[in-house]
Amino acid sequence: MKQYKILLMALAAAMLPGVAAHAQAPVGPSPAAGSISTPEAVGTAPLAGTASAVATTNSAAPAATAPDVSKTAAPAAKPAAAAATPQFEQPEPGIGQPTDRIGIQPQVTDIGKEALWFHDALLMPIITAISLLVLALLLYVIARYNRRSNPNPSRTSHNTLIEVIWTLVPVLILLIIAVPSIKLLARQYNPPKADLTVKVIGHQWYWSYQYPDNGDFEVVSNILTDAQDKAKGEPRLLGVDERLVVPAGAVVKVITTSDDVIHSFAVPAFWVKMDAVPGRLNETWFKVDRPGLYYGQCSELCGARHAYMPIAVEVVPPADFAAWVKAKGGTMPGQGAAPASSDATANSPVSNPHAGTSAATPEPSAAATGPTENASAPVAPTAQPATAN
Ligand SMILES: [Cu+2]
Repeated sequence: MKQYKILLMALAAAMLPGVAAHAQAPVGPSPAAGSISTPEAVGTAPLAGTASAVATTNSAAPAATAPDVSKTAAPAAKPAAAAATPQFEQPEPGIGQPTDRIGIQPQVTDIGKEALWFHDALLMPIITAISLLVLALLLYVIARYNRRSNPNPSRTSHNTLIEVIWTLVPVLILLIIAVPSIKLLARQYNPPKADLTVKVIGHQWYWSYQYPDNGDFEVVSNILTDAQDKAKGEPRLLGVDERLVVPAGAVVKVITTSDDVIHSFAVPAFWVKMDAVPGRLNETWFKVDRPGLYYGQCSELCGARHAYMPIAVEVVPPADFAAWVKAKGGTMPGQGAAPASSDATANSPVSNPHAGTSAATPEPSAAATGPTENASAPVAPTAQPATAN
């Protein structure tokens, strides 16, 4: 009995990373994409109008004019905000975004590299070999044992040796898959001590990011229009006005939750996908050493504009991160009155490169407008009116 249980667990474990592997087929229905900025795209749904008004309020537009602004107005308000935010990294073709190649995006985290190896070097060859074997057996049986070529069929009903083989071989294959699979799973759920905590909140239909270690400021991240993407050189449907900025080399703890319905925070290049559930806090983590810009999308069908709430994670050198935090009106741990998180990031050289100095030099324009831009930010997600429903 116990053996069956182990086998079942191994099977389940083997399948999990396989599921996660399908991280990021582009979700957007392409025909609708052109109409992002047209009223028909959202105007017909009364709920969409309400939710987008909130989106506008939270980002750039003054609260006074926000309530009757339709979703179409939200992107229009963006350029000013986008210009005010220091952005360090440029999109790179083939990195952190979908490409024409078959397979999984190049991985930039250790977990992702291990998982990619597991998928490419172990799962795919085994799956391919099994499929080819079954196909070959089928073709052989079809050719060899049809009525014409085999008019007098054998009456054999048992063959102990063959039965033992076809039971044992699959068990061995599953064991071979289970060992690295469970190891990978365990690594994903045993994060190292965090250098930085970011709270990721899903909304219909945008993301907001809170930095509890850095003065608890919040940035609100909305999709760019096609024209803005083109102007900024960002991939279509993936560019956002406010990126999730994190320092390179830091262990980032990501707490996901939602304001309305279930969303899912997914960044394929990090091998990160975690549901954002209203009323719950889920946790995942990543550590990226390589500065760059990595895109993701909401990966849980969450409503009419599910395809239009992309994620852009900007991994920057620690000094740039400090400058960005300053531009956003936040503080670096150990420099101000920032409430220390339970992870005591103040001790981390990674998240606190300028402890005791003021070498950080944010761009002047950013410093001028940045802090006020999200002045309404520190509203707790749960305190916001439930506009979505
Ligand atoms: Cu969503």
